[in-house]
Amino acid sequence: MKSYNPKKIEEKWQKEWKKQKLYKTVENKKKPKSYVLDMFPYPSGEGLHVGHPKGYIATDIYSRYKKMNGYNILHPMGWDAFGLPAENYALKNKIHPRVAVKKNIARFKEQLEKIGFNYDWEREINTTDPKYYKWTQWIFLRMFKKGLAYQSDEPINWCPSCKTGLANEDLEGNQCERCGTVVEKKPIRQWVLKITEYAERMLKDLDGLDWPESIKESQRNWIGKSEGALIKFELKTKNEKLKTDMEVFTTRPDTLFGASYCVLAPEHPFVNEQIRNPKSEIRNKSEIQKYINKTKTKTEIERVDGTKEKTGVELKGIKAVNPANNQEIPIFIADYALAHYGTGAIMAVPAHDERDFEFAKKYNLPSIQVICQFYPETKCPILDNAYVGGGKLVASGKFDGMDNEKAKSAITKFVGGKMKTTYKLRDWVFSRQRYWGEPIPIIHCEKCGIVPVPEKDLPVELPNVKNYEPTGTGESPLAGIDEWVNVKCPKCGGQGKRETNTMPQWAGSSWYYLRYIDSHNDKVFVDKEKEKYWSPVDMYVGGAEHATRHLIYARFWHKFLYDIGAVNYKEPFKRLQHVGLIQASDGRKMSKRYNNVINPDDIVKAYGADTLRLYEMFMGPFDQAIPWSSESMVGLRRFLDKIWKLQHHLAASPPSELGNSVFKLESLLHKTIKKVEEDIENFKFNTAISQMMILANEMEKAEFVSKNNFEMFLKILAPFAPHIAEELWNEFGNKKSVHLAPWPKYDTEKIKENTFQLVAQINGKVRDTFEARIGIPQKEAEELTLKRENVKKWIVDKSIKKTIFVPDKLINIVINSI
Ligand code: ANZ
Ligand code: ZN
Repeated sequence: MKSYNPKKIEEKWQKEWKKQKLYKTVENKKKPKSYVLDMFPYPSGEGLHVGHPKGYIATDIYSRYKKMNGYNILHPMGWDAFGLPAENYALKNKIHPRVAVKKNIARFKEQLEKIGFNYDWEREINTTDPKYYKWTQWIFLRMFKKGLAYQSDEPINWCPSCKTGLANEDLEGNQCERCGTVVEKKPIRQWVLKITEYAERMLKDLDGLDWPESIKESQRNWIGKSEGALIKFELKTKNEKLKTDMEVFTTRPDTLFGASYCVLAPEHPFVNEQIRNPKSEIRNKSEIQKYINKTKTKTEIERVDGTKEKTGVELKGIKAVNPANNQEIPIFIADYALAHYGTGAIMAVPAHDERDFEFAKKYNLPSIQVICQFYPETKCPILDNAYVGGGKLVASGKFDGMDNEKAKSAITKFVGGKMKTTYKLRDWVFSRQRYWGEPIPIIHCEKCGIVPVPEKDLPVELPNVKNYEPTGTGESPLAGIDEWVNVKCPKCGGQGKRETNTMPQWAGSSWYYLRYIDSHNDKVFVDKEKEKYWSPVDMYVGGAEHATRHLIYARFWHKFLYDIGAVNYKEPFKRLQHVGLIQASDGRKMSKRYNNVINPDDIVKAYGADTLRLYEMFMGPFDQAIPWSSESMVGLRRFLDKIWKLQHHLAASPPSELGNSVFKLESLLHKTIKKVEEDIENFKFNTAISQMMILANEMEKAEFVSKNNFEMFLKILAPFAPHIAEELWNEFGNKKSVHLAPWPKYDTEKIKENTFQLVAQINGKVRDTFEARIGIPQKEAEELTLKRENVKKWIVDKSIKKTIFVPDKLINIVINSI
């Protein structure tokens, strides 16, 4: 008997599938479609470890399953190769990013091919290919023309190690997500995308998406919508001319009567103005200036950290007037007020806000309770903590007794404020002072100012240079290449200079899923008709680390493309599944750093790709992090060995007597088909595999398995273990690939509970009960009954007079009694 030799059969079929172009996606608008997508990898220098393919195996199974169910599938792969990781790798290894990326892609691809994926490689994309990034630049230009890309000099996050500005999304706490360095705030010229314009739509449209609730929630928090009010506080100064207003943003206008001081962010323009103005009545300017300087060294994360002690400085000499009761209250600057949220100014209500409570305690400021749970009980408990809940108003003049929710609009109206919605989401800092990215297609002209590169001149190619180290000056290394920088202004023909900042790593990935639909089109980035058919992505699979960044950016770009009529749907990804990490066997992250990386090549070599695939899907629930275990993997190899041997356990035609066991096995097969189907739909691959294991065990135990039933089993196994399924399928003389076969239909009749407890009586007395199949004919029931030990002993030497049979219930054998 030939033993199972995965190495031989896997290589053979991979070659054969390639030759047959089995996985080429052929457009067929008459068929339903299923677009199944992996988050494309950035091809790192370390190659794939066994964690990377986990998601790809899942999409492979899912798409093969869909195809067998009559869907036209699109399951593509490509490379996200621009950006900091690729460039930092190149710098470290002293190899040009262009060369490194090419090499790394080749290596990744080779590794992926060994696992037997059904990617249509003719649609492969690479974000660093000028033919690709021409369209990334095109989208930028369109945004620019719609006023959604603008220049700014605001201080931004700066990584002193990567020597580039970063977006808020690029931070982990207060550190650069790439290198772990604590970021600084630095004012540099930058390009910014107005993602905030889409905040509300991005929030609303989340509701219609079939995504894990946790990821939707991260997006909601990132967007951070707050509904509140803008309220003006008049500034009290002796000099009438210096009189001005200060507007605060509050989500709790109902607590206005309890506002006992105001806080301004140290960066608030008003503070700056007052310090510069010699007429200002502020007495402690130098103390204030000192505090402002100290704030500059702090990150936003430190500033909002609730566990840190609050600090601040009073603006001595001026006061604010609470518009609700005309009381004069002190004004502070404190770093817990952020410059870029709301108006950068707060009314502080110590009784009902925890931060204000702490601050007031430290600086001995009054705390006035204005919301009470126990109204009309007039005596409110003394607070040792801010009370942040709801209730009725007290100490609030004519509003006393009013429900606090109702009081929000009433008090806002009373003081002439206006209701206002704000978002935490900030505009996207979109320029990097680095080499390895898409050049921003803009020309600066002394006469005309900012001039977009004409679309016909795209792509603006990234020049091939020797020195690409970041400069650290706030300028990209491209700024040093005069031949590239100096160009004619497209508008006036005069002397112009190219924009030298590049786009961030997240640019190319914000629209790549559209390019697969039409990868080679050089007229448009995607044909709108084709897009109408294939979009949206039906199943998108990737890591939860993209919950806010990539998924926010891509949704933003998609909505923009929708607005300019370039795509047909409002959302790019209909359903999303998130992959749980595969950890090293020591429970840590798999990383070269810890020397605990397992290379899939080694597993394929030792056990076969099918075993690797099954193991990764069997490890546990798909979205959970689980450590690798080589011992457990061996079990999956045994499962495949068992299936391999089953091919010799088949009978072409069933034995003449259809025994109970045959029915049971067939019933189990149909139950398995149903279960595997449901489990694939729900991304529960582990339970699908254990069901197939139960079936294989029963098949092994059975006296015989029919060829037809075994072939049905091979079909449902095929998406999981495509090579062995194809080999056995082929062995049975099937000419066409099992991957083109239709998914087997389970028979609902066969799944029904198909046995009952047959009651066996002799002369009306119950002597035995045993399991029999529903619908069993009288003759067969009688034969089975007479074989039972409990029955036999009553009828030795007796003759049977007659048999009474109640179908699916009982049999009564009447004998001559003595
Ligand atoms: C008075 C008040 C009373 C507040 C109260 C809260 C509770 P969210 O929900 O996160 O939007 N705030 C406003 N602008 C701020 C800024 N630039 N920096 C720091 N804090 C700021 O928070 C809104 C609340 O955060 C606002 O409502 C304001 O404090 C504060 F019992 O106003 B509140
Ligand atoms: Zn960095």
